[in-house]
Amino acid sequence: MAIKWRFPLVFLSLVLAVNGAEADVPAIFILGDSTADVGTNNFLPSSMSRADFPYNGIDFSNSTPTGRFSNGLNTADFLANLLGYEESPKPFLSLNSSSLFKWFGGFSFASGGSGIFDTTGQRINKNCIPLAEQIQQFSLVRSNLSALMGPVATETYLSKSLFFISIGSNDMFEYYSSNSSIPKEQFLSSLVATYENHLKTLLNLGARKLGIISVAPIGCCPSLRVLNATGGCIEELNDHAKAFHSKLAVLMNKLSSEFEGLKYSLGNAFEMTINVIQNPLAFNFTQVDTACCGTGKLNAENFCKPDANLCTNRDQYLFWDRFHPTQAAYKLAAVTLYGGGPQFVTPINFAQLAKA
Ligand SMILES: *[C@@H]1O[C@H](CO)[C@@H](O)[C@H](O)[C@H]1NC(C)=O
Ligand SMILES: *[C@@H]1O[C@H](CO)[C@@H](O)[C@H](O)[C@H]1NC(C)=O
Ligand SMILES: *[C@@H]1O[C@H](CO)[C@@H](O)[C@H](O)[C@H]1NC(C)=O
Ligand SMILES: *[C@@H]1O[C@H](CO)[C@@H](O)[C@H](O)[C@H]1NC(C)=O
Ligand SMILES: CC(=O)N[C@H]1CO[C@H](CO)[C@@H](O)[C@@H]1O
Repeated sequence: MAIKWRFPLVFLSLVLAVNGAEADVPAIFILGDSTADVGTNNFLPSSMSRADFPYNGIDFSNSTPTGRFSNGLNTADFLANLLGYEESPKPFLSLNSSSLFKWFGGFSFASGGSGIFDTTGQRINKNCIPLAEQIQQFSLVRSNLSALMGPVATETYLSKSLFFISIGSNDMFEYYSSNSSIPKEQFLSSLVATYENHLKTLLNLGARKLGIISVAPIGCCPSLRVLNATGGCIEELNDHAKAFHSKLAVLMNKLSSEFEGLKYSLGNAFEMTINVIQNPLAFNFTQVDTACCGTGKLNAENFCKPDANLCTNRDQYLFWDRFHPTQAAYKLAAVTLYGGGPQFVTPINFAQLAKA
């Protein structure tokens, strides 16, 4: 797909300069799944992984659903805000001449339902954009920037930009629910090896500041607790999430010795979230196992739809729907990634990464 730049080039240069002066990084590029999607899937006509209907977005003014899987904003928005932007960069797929120059400061490629594997989240028709294709979309942006600014300026610009990536949960959900005969250790190794290839492609395209968040204890999502007679978490999924983080830590350390100038922050979504689940009141949450919006057991047997039950004290819930956090939980995650200590984000946090 070619990006059509239908506005004078001078505008873009102006905007790049302005953004660079105001924010910590000249641009933010967001890749990943529904935890970072700010409306990408609204532009995929056959996608079933959508959130562009009520009660999603209920806490925006006019309660507008935007495609975010949240009652309001998500971690991409809060992180962008902490880095000096108003909110997350807009979906790449929403790119058009009237809106582009106002938005430039990066793009979001994140797509709900997607995974590290190309097959994850796909159905008969195109349901979401896998990570490999998100990186291809970024490479189009890069070649267009290069045509506009020249290769040297583009390289500098991209090397200072932040790439935030939140992905991996959907691959694990699918492996778990497919009763696959592939051994667990082999599944995880193959997942991390595939992630490594994607990250190398991104690094070869000029990314040098990677902000990565690993996978939360997804066995504790309300939708998974429903499968456990005790209402407890599904241990197998939590074990995958924990092991994935350890493998990512090794991978990132290795990549930083292979790619000159690479700086990264690795957020430990497992630690961050389990910490809240075990001690909710310290974070002002009162509900960590039930979904705010849904129906059935734990309010988690169905997705959040206009006919679902909706909680009123949404800031006290960890989970918005059967899979996704509330705006309050997304905000806590962003604040922790940005300013948290080594228990939660290593080797440096996002604030340090932005300035590195
Ligand atoms: C451009 O995108 C914005 C936001 O998605 C939308 O509101 C507007 O209608 C679009 N304009 C055109 C000409 O497609
Ligand atoms: C996986 O196994 C469980 C329990 O044995 C079963 O209920 C479920 O239908 C199976 N799922 C698939 C996709 O085969
Ligand atoms: C269900 O939850 C209990 C804790 O309440 C836990 O001990 C058990 O391992 C869980 N079952 C599965 C299948 O993970
Ligand atoms: C919890 O709420 C209290 C009272 O509103 C506030 O002072 C405190 O900062 C909150 N704690 C967190 C971790 O948000
Ligand atoms: C202005 C410009 O360089 N446009 C290019 C954007 O990227 C696509 C795909 O590489 C090209 O086809 C356009 O010419």
